[in-house]
Amino acid sequence: MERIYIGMGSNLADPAEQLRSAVEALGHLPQTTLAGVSAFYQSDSLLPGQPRYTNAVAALDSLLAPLELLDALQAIENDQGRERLERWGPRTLDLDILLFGDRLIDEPRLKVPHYQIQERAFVLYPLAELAPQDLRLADGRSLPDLLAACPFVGLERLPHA
Ligand code: A4P
Ligand code: MG
Repeated sequence: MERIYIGMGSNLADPAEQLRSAVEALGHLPQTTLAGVSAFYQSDSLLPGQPRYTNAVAALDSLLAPLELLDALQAIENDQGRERLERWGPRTLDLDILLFGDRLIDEPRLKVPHYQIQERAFVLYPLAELAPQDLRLADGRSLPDLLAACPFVGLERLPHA
């Protein structure tokens, strides 16, 4: 079993409902247990001119291999109507593998830790709700250091959905 953290984001078609459906689907993955879900957070899109995002993080305990999990996450995205028209375009559902046990993964289809974790308050703060306080990433960086360098700005924590 490895502990995995998944970043979830949506900015189309009732984002909170998209995240709730995604959580439900994560709970049905084979060889996997859903271990926790953070609160939902709203923030402006990193790209101007797009609707606001709702984001959350889920914790999984899984026996799946990393690429098996990536395939399963992409299937969930597709099931929920994701259309890949442009990179970084608005989306009904984005599921990113943030951390996968203590693995460093650098494959064409999969980079872990996720490449922009350190710049994204909408990833770090929900992650901190679920992860051990002194969590260290596989690349040596610590979660407390990343949080200290990424202010809680522009994030709105939603009352539990
Ligand atoms: N890929 C590589 N590493 C990973 C990983 N760790 N987890 C590959 C998941 N996928 C990974 O992703 C493109 C490819 O990345 C995949 O085929 C996979 O093989 P995608 O989901 O198809 O495309 P994308 O979502 O447009 O790209 P990306 O890089 O995931 O976009 P971002 O960086 O997530 O940006 N603002 C707010 N407030 N909240 C947001 O969630 N999200 C974005 C999208 C922009 N602004 C945002 C938010
Ligand atoms: Mg993505």
